[in-house]
Amino acid sequence: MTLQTPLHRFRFAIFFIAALAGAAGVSEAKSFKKTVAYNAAQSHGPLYATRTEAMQFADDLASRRDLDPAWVREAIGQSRYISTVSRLMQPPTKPFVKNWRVYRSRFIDPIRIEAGVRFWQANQQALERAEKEYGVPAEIIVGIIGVETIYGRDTGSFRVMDALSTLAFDFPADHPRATERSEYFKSEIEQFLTLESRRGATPMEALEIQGSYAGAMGMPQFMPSSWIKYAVDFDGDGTIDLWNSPADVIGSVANYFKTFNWQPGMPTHYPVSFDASRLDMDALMAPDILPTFSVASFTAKGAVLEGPALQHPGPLALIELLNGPDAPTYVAGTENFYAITRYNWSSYYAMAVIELGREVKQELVRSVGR
Ligand SMILES: [Ca+2]
Repeated sequence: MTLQTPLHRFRFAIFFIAALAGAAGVSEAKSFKKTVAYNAAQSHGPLYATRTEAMQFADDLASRRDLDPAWVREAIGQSRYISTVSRLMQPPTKPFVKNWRVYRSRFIDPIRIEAGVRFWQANQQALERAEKEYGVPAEIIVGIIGVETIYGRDTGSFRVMDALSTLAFDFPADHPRATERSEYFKSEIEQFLTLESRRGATPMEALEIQGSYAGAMGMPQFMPSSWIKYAVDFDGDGTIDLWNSPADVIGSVANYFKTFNWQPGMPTHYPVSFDASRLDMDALMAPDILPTFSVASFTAKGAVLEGPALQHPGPLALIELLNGPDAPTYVAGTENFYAITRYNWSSYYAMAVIELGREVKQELVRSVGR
């Protein structure tokens, strides 16, 4: 029951390929130090300097943002088309069968849980401080960073400018939302280059920064626009570094959720079953993942809640997770479940974040007891 837009379906499919995610975004970072040797094999296409449209965009951007036109022309002009990135944006060629159990197994495994325990132990103070200041529990923050990049282990190896330029100027034309998507990525280029210029980077330094195929960066995989809006300096060193400062990452993820209406103390979801005698599944599914139903209206339509769920004060949504040929999994999602889907617009993603965080927390408690 993800939001059914082509990009989101695409994202879901991609999880199965490379555990990529990332909706959140970039900062005043003076330390974009992630300059791993650039993988030249990824870049097959010509330089965007050869494209009139791209250079016109560079000039317009420089003028709009009051940046040095030569600087912007070089940053865009020296980026390259990457066929892999373009191909990843194509709608799937055959119908994609969603399977929560398969999806879950990609993210919740002993290696990721163990890495999560180490991350939690190493950053306990920052996690506690974030929970206090933003109201977002440690396990949700730990779940996000684990699902996104295995705690910084896999932050992506595409040059951000190559990825963004490819998606801005060569978004697959047969995609149903090609125009809208390419405008989005143009805007992300603008945000990224504004940040880079502001921190005093040379065009080549800006070009060295790496991220996902979609241009998401750092441990939390923030897009440039999210970096500008939500990233915070949580270790107080005067810069925002989402590559190397776990505290900045923790504070930024927490700030993101606070901005998207995270309710302190509210569960993310409750178990739900159904009373077949009064079940109106169409009505329950109609709002998709948007919490809409009061407990009274939810139960009147045949959803059965128990215990604390019956006292839930806010709206609920029926979340359906398909399991391929097997029966779907259902939960009653709260506004906090919905908040997690603002990070990546998928209920499968949100549930993986919640369950990874919970597993890490349980393992942490067990390890303390040993
Ligand atoms: Ca910092």
